[in-house]
Amino acid sequence: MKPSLKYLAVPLAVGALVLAGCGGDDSSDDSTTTEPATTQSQPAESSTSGSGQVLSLAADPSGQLAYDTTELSAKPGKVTLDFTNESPVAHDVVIEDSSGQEVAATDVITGQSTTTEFDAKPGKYTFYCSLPGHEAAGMKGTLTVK
Ligand SMILES: [Cu+2]
Repeated sequence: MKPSLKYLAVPLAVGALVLAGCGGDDSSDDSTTTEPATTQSQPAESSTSGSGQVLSLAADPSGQLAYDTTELSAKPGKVTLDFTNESPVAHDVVIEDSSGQEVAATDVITGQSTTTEFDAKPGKYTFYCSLPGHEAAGMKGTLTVK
């Protein structure tokens, strides 16, 4: 039964070559992609001037228990929330981080606008109206910071 070994050896060798060929054929891999590092030069935050972002949020002007959006987004840093309530129903905005910690809150206002600011960190925040029943009626949303 000696000869059979010889025939076995050939297919094995070919198989090894094919495998090696496949492995080294990944030519798309060595195009050393030097992606231009998207370094958006972030303006140095001066703590005094209003260099941060402004988010606008409004309550439904007709008096419905609703904000004009349920989703806000911002970049990390100082955020000023500009809240407008033209309706005759009093509202406010409270912002909480993902652990339920209040990070900002506006005054309760009617027929005017107000602002509050906070230091936004990457993550999810929620905002809602703290007046009784308003959040349950839909005055809430999420703020994504990234
Ligand atoms: Cu409200």
